[in-house]
Amino acid sequence: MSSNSFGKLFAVTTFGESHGPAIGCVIDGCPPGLALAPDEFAHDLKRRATGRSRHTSQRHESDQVEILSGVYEGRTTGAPIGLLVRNTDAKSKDYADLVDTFRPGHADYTYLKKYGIRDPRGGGRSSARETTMRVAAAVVAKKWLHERHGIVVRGHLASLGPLAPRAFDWAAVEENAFFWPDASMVPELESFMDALRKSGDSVGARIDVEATNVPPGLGEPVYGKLDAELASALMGINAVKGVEIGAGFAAVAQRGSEHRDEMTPAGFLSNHAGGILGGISTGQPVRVSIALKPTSSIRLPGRSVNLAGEPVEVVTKGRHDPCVGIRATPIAEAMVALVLIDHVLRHRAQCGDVADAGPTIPGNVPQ
Ligand code: EPS
Repeated sequence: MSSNSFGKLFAVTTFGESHGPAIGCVIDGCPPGLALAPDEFAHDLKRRATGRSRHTSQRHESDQVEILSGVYEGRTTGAPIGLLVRNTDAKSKDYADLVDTFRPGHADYTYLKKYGIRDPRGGGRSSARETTMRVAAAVVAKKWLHERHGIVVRGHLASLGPLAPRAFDWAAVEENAFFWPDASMVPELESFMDALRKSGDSVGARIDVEATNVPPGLGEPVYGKLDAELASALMGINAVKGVEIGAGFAAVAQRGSEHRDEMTPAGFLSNHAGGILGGISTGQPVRVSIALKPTSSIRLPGRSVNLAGEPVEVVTKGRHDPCVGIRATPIAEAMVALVLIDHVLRHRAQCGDVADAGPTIPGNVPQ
């Protein structure tokens, strides 16, 4: 199985399966000298973890990160950083019925067709368990981006099935299990999810992510466009079916006079571009959104076929998320942070000695 690595200068390789002994990653190219301790991973891994509320999978993993290499006396050395998380709560018997059949909407079918063999336990490599290591690698990326450039990457749930926030407050986002920016709606979300879980079905979600204090100039304008690499990274998250940069698909109905982000010496007057023009960051907040599909592992019977090609009915057992989007905000943030650190390092490598040219238009002015 190839393509388990991501990034050019800050390169992350992940390994492991959902029900194997452990999952892990190697970060190659992390700048030396960054202070890094094992307990720094806990915050973001907890935000992503299963079992944080009754509305997500009830698998209870400790998600304890072991630093195996690349750190000496609490600082990164520039050597590959090896991170390991042991799997401690896999229940492979829940998957016994899936050995000979395929969950509709799941990767079970395509993995078998491609490799001729698959690990059905917890979905094996196709499981969202793998995203633990993306979030772990991004803890390192986020810290470096913030320390060296003041860059902050943060996200929130922007739709839960048919529900959308009626108010917006960043302060509310980390105060509820849904990463929801409208605190007054949390009881409504709870009842919606309780009814959904009882029904045995699932829903999709939308997540918005922004990165602030991104300097102008990141991105390579032909095949390494910043927006193209963000789209690829975000689309590579399990269950993601759509990515928008800035205005995204709303740009279709806009006029040029509205969409173009006019500039004044005091700053840009709007940010429909999502902070990226010609594949290069403008210095405005980078804004991206993802659409996640409804979880395919649901209790409602669905039609499928078995290995012999006969029609069967599939009912998924086990501990699944009725909405995978509920805990995907840190994963989306992670992919944005990993793309940004890679581009900061790539920009430094090629253009580190380029003299600043022309005016710098303030990016983070209030819109
Ligand atoms: C997942 C199915 C479930 C989730 C898992 C993702 O696995 P299991 O049936 O083994 O409990 O719990 O999520 C995690 C373990 C995690 O850490 O995110 C899937 O099919 O993607």
